[in-house]
Amino acid sequence: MPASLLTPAITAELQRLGHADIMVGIPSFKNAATIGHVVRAAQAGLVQYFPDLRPLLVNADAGSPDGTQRVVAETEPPDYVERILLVRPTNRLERLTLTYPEVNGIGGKGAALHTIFEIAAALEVRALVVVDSDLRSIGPEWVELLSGPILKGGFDFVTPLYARHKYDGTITNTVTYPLTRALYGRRIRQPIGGDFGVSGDLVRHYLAQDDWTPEVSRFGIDIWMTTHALTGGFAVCEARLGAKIHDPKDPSGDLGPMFRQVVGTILAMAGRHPEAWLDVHASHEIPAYGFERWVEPTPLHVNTLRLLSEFDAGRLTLAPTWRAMLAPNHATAAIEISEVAGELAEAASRRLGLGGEAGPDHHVSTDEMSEAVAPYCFPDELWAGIVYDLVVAAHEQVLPLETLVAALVPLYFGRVGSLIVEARHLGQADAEERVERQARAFELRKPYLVERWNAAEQARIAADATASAASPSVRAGEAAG
Ligand SMILES: Nc1nc2c(ncn2[C@@H]2O[C@H](COP(=O)(O)OP(=O)(O)OP(=O)(O)O)[C@@H](O)[C@H]2O)c(=O)[nH]1
Ligand SMILES: [Mg+2]
Repeated sequence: MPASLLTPAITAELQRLGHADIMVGIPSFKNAATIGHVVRAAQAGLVQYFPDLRPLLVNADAGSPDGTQRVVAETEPPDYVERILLVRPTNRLERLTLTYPEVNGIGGKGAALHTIFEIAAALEVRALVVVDSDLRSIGPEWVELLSGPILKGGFDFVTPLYARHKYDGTITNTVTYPLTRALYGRRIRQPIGGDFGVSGDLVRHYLAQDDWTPEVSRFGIDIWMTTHALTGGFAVCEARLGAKIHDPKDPSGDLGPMFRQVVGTILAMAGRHPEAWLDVHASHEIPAYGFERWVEPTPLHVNTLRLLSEFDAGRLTLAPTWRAMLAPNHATAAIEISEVAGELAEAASRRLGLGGEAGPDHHVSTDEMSEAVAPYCFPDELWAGIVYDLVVAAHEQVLPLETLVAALVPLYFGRVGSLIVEARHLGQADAEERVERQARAFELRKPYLVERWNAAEQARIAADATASAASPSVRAGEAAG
């Protein structure tokens, strides 16, 4: 982790504050429309549930041009909360909004959290809660649910458990949930949910790490936090938060960069921590905190046809890369399915009157589009195999990591398209069971990953031995250098 990046102004502010017991950190970037509610909910949670602790709320903003920080500064102050909740806390809630410094010239959600970690460590907080600034469904109780397990239960990392619409959270559903579960053996349903509780010990552990990449400064941060909690042996649990209602994104339009940052990070970390997953053969549930809550998440529109067309278009430029990074049978199967995807999407577009191109057309519903390509299927076992091929290819550096994850994006579109087509008639519960089935496929195929990983390691050791036998002087020179 880079050395302290805090500006003199922030350091001076921390000296004034001295100490805090519990802190809510909110990263933001152009969230003026939604952050006011998040700040009010977080303040209310701190005042209502922790009147005897020293609470602090910090907003780390990217310097948003839309007035996000002004909204935070002008949101009703803590005494408003005290009045409406009839609470007289021992310590007055402190509130800070700042523009976070970039990390090695890179800004993003992770850079914002870097500042939040530094502040939490400097003030020696016992529990840090981080929440996204585009949340609509957050209430005061989220602060208690995400910090209670730390303050009362001895946990170090609290991950969110919430109902998300069956078409939301596609990076989670297709990669981070099944892969984290199969690798490390813990069923963390939302490893990149964005709303977490972190103990003071784990904050210090984060600050001691030396694998902070540009991807971690962006959206790689969530999986980085979760994976370090697991590989560091910290106690992890879930908190039942209800529903996640936020500014959701259509995976076919907005999620490419986020996918590359998240998946690049999970692959790099798997490569660095094989000892944490090679011997894990099954998975188990983790404790869940909080009372059950049943809430219907709001529906989300996805352009199924564009997902399939992007998959098809990806093949045209990326087929050689797919052949280089995937096992031959997986590459061949993916190429065949992408051809089918292209044909189905084109025929469906014509039938639905969308023209040759499947553009974003909200007049045609997700389910109508899905129905129109209905036989389409990208099987679970193939997807699991492809993701495992990537774990090995990334470690072997078959191609640069950025090239590998960029080439995986159209395959992810193809896979998401399949899950959406299959889920079109399913209710939330059955769609959830569909995601579970995929996670079991990842576990069942894990021996394939371990076998390929071990074979690659042995080949590397043999190649190193041959190289050093061939040129002992070069090796000796290297060792001395
Ligand atoms: N400080 C800062 N915060 C950011 C930046 N980009 C995103 N964020 C914040 O990170 C949080 C999550 O971003 P979202 O865009 O909502 O992403 P998400 O909800 O994880 O992703 P989806 O589920 O795909 O919608 C929000 O609070 C954003 O304001 C950034 O560049 N700087
Ligand atoms: Mg969001």
